[in-house]
Amino acid sequence: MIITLYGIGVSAFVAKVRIVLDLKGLPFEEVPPPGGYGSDEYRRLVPAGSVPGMVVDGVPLHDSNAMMEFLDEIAPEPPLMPSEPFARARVRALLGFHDTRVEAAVRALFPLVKRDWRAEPEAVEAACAGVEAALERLDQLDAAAAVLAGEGVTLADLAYPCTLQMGAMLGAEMDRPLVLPPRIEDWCAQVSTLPAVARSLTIHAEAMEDWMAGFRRA
Ligand SMILES: N[C@@H](CCC(=O)N[C@@H](CS)C(=O)NCC(=O)O)C(=O)O
Repeated sequence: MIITLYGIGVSAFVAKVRIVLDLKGLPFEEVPPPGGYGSDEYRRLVPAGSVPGMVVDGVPLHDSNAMMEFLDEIAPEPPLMPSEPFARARVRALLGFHDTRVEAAVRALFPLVKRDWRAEPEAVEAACAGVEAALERLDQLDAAAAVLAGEGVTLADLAYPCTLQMGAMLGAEMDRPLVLPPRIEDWCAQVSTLPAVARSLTIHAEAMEDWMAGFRRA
């Protein structure tokens, strides 16, 4: 099987898929989308035009959650989805919560870092508080309980570490460190010890640092 992952280092969505590929021990090549994401050149390979994109034996795939589940199906070891239907639904709900709530809240910090954020302290506070509110809700969903109770790592656990790192780095960049619920912090620290997660955290941190440095003002 020949797998190509199209990605960029700052994308937490790309990290989700890379982590699963690494955890499964699947050989793959990771390259940036030719012409950039959304370009006609890239759309000829991955019609959705978004990253991550993946081509498996010539077949294009898009959407990080679809790719994660696909990889779990073609390479069953180690299993990253529970077998019990309620538990599977819970994993999918946490994946959705990541994409629509947590990543979306963190993404709102990006335009501020690009602008003169020092001139907009209220906007910085509102955006950072938005991330913290999303993480409070995540805590109420009992997200940490699965790993901390020893149920084993699932796709849901793997979705969060790079996004939380992204929030932490963007908050620190704007002198507004994020405060995480303690259980979420512990959960993230525990998942981050997996070598596959640690590798993507390093790739992601280096890419974020380069990206933020491009907008720093004297
Ligand atoms: N739901 C998609 C979202 C991915 C996404 O938003 N990727 C961004 C970059 S981080 C992107 O490609 N944006 C351009 C586009 O969607 O055309 C997934 O999970 O893969």
